[in-house]
Amino acid sequence: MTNDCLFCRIVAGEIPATVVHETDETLAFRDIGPKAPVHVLVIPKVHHTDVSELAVADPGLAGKVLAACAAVAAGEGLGEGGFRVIFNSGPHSGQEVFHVHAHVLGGKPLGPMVS
Ligand code: IU
Repeated sequence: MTNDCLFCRIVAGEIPATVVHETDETLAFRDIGPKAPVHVLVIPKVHHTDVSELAVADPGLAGKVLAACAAVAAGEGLGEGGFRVIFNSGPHSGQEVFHVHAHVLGGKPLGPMVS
């Protein structure tokens, strides 16, 4: 837990979020600014800055985050239409919250990836 991290504070219950999936080590909640009909953020409960740092520090946990993404997609009914998982990492990606999070997006045809 870092006191200045928004997502650590969501894990701690200090900031409300609409939780859609939870395990001992991961939490998934709806993005407050959805970019698709389904837009859920999946995070590890412990603080890691971005996917690169997580993958080196705890690859097992990185796998659990991906498994949680798949569980969220299934729970949100995205099995047939499919879905997209995005990890923004670093300045060119536009990452704004520096607690690693996967965006799980779906519920409509998403179009091509960004240029
Ligand atoms: P990014 O990958 O760091 O750019 O994504 C951060 C996301 O966190 C972004 O889509 C915001 O809408 C979202 N978010 C949120 O869900 N709840 C919040 O309180 C804040 C940001 I601040």
